[in-house]
Amino acid sequence: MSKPLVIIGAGGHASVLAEILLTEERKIIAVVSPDIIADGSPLIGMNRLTTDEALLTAYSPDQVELVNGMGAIPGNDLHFRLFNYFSEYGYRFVSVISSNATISKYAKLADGVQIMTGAIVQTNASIGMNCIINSGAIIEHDCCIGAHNHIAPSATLSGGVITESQVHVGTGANIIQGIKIGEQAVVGAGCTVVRDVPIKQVIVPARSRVLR
Ligand code: JB3
Repeated sequence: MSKPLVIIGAGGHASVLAEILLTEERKIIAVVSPDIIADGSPLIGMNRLTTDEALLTAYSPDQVELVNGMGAIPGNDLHFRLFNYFSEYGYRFVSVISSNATISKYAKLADGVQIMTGAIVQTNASIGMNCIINSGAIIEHDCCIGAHNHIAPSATLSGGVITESQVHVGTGANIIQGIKIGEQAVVGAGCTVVRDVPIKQVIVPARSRVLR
């Protein structure tokens, strides 16, 4: 039988995850969030622990499983750090997969992945641990997505794209087939990527020009 869940974070990303989990009738017994829960969140009314240390004393790894509710945005590595922090104490992070995502039966998903509404993961693609494949993103056939990536809403990765660990692909970016994106690189929202991106490089789209 599945264990009750504790969500790390209680902001926008955690709320979207909670909605998926509550639809599946999973039991969420607490959130860990220094900030109060915003009005309109499905997490309203839940037991809130205000520090990460409080979770260690409130629930053991035998009692609960965790959900990584921290979004992953450039300049904030809490999604990565808190996954490692709690994993080292023996907690397990569950995967959250929207029933409205389309996932090939030949795709390989590591532990703790999050595949949000409308995302598509095609044949023989692999998704590394603790990745977020956000709403409407497309991971085409044979892509290999490294651990702790965030592929933001509506980004499209064509066939055989390889990303290393902790890559961020911004909203609506497009990456053509066979491209490699290095560790901790950031592909800015709206970029069209036709060449490999080295480790830690940050790329942004060219600005629109006024023609007349
Ligand atoms: O773009 C999309 C679709 N989603 C974004 C997502 C990927 O990233 C979203 O728009 C946001 O930009 C971001 O979502 P997130 O991480 O939910 O951000 P926010 O809504 O600001 O909520 C942050 C939550 O993390 C709050 O509940 C904070 O209290 C909590 N928090 C901050 N520091 C922490 C810590 N929680 C824990 N457990 N530990 C901390 O150190």
